[in-house]
Order: sequence, then structure tokens, then C-alpha cells
Amino acid sequence: MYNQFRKDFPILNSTFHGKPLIYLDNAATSQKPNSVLKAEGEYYQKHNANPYRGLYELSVEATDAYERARKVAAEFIHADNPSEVIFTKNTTEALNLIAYSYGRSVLNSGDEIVLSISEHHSNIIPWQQAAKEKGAVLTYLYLNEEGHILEEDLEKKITENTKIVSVAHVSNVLGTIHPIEKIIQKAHSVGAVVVLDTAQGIPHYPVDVKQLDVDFLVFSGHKMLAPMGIGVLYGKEKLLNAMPPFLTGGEMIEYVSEQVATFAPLPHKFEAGTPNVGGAVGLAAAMEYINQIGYETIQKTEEELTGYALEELNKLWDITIYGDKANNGKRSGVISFNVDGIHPHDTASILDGDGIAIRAGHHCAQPLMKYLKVPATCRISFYFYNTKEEIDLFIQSLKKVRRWLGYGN
Ligand code: 7TS
Repeated sequence: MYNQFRKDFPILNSTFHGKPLIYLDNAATSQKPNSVLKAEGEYYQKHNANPYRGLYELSVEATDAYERARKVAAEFIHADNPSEVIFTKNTTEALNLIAYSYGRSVLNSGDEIVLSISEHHSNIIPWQQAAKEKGAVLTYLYLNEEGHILEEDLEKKITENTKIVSVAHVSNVLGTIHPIEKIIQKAHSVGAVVVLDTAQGIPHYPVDVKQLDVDFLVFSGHKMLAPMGIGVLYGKEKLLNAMPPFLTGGEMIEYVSEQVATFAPLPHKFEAGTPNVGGAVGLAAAMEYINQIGYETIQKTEEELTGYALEELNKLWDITIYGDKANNGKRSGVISFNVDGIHPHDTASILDGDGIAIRAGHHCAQPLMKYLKVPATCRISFYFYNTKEEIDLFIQSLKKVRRWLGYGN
């Protein structure tokens, strides 16, 4: 299958162990196209200075580049106002910001925070910490055999006691696309606020914060073609305005005296210290690249790859796939599996020998692993630059695992 996008990604020409790289770990981080590398490089070559501080032209250029990136990000998620976009380091920092600032302001003893059992640790631990401090309780939405949230849990577990519902758009382990519209509706019907972790969603699916009416949205640039070290927290203006700052220091103040300080308006109140301007410029270039390709093409390519991979994996007698085994529009191109009786680290090492990069482990989702009753899984995850030929080579290499490690008992 010819893939017109591969030429934009220089790293895809690499070889490992003498074999061409087959990169199937896109859920961990995506590769970066030339346009993103160029945008970030040009920023440092031509416009780099500390933004906001200088009265000289170069600093104004840096400020403009940063604020332009914020505007691009706001438009990308259909936010009303660029001030509702706070740049963070990544999804983890954005979730911590919400849990520290919003969570600790609103939570009281006995309040409930609802998560799904498939959350990444970065959408669990910040809430555990806030709950511990405030006497709140975490409640989990569990999954059916296909990895989808149980209807009855959705009905039962979001209640008058629920103050916050924080869920992933797409699971980083099972690839399940969660019913986010339904979750948001249900949460709002009991007066709860919704945090949507779209770290695994927005690289593949369009997200419209207005249409969803979501209260907070978080994601990382590095999973959607942008450099590492830049992420986004979107929040409704009213909520952000009422929240206390998270990190404090330079850039986020209005006036400081010996004993007290007043804080800058949005978005600066939440952006203490020198920001990652190069990263933000790279993120804007990544969003422009995605817009240029179009989500439709991205989705179509990935659905084809996912369907083909599931079909080929389902043919193998010794493979267990976790979550949805059908390519039915309710799952993304993240597939978790195990070769029966073989430790996932052994599988990943054998594949690495053929230049194939996959993930093996608990994927920072230990509560889900416990729920699935497995210590770890192998995981492949696609992006639009992957090909069917890569899947064929992956399957061939996977067949080696059984031949090399034997047939067990
Ligand atoms: N939320 C989800 C759903 C994720 O998949 C990840 C990272 C995070 C939050 C945290 O993102 P970060 O950029 O702050 O680290 N997921 C993975 C993964 O599945 N493999 O490596 C990182």
C-alpha cells in the first residue's frame, strides 16, 4: 500500500538491527513530520527570545509566535476564546493542574469523583491525592467483555454526590472510544463537571469543545505530531477564572508586594515561568498539518489498518486480543494482545529484532490490568503513516515468537 505521507517523516527511513523501522508505538508518542521540525527549528533560528519580558523587537516576535500558536490551538478545538487555552507540559501536568486547582476548591467530604477503570495513571493519581486530602471518594465505571463502559454503570454511578467525572476519550490500552457525549450529558444532569482526557483521541478524531459542551479538555502535543514538552488544557472561561493558580512565580502575576500578590488574567494566571514557545510553534504546525490532511483521511486510513490487523490477529490460534475484537467504529487503532503463555516482554524483544517497535507492559493502567486479570499486554498502535505491508511483516515476526519459544504445555 503506497502511503503518500511517509515521505514527510524522516525517521521512518531508519533501520534497526538491519531492518527498516516499523513503528507501531504511536499511542506512546507519534513521529514528527518535516513541517513541524522546520517550524520549531525556524523559531529558534529566527525568533527566539523570552516572550512578554522584552521591549525589543525579537521578544515581540517570540510573544507573537506563542500567541499565534494559542490561537491556532483554540480554533483547532473550536474554543470561543484563545484565553481558554492554557499551554502545559503535557496531559499529566494539565490533569494535575485541574485536580489541584479545581478539585481542591470544590471537593468536600463524601463527594464522588467518577473515573473509568481504563484510565491512564495520570488520570487516576491526581484524583486519588485530591480525594485523600478532601475526604472524597473515587468511583469507577467498569467495562464489558468488549472493553466498553457498562450501560448500567453509566446510569447508576454518576449521582447527586458526583462532583467531577474525568474520563479518557479513547483508552490507551484497549483503543475503546468511550461514549463521551452520553457521559457529558449524564454528568451535567447531576451538576457535575467533566474532564475529558483526549490524549489518545484528538490525534485521530476531531474534537469540538463547544459541541461537546465539555468543561475541561486535556491532551499532549507529542501524540499528535508535535514536539514533546507541550500540551493543552482547555477550560471554560468561567471555571478557569474562578480557580486559584496552580504553579506560581514569574509571568503569572499582576502585582507583587512583600506579603501578597495579585494574579494575571487568563491564560497567564496558569502559565508560570518561561513557556515552551518552540513547542507551541511546533504544535501549531502539527495542527495545520492535520488540517491539511484532514481527519477523514486519517480515520479512513487507520480504520483500514485496524480492520486488517484485527483480521490477521484473529486468524492466529495462540493470540488473545483484549477489548473489542471487531472493527466496528467503536475502537481506535490501539490493539492490546498476548501470545498465550509468553511474557509480553519476550514478544516485544523478538519483534524488536525485526525492527518492529511495539509496547509491552502495564501501559500506566494498572487498575485496568487488574480488572482484565493480566499483569501486562503487548500493544500495537497505528497512525496514518503506517501500512498494510508493515502489518504483514509484524504478523510474520509474531509467528516467530511461538516457533522460538516453543509450544508450552
Ligand atoms: N492519558 C492518556 C489516555 C494517555 O494515553 C497518556 C499517555 C497520558 C494521559 C499521559 O500523557 P503524557 O503525555 O502526559 O505522558 N500514554 C502513554 C502510553 O500509552 N504509552 O506511553 C504513554
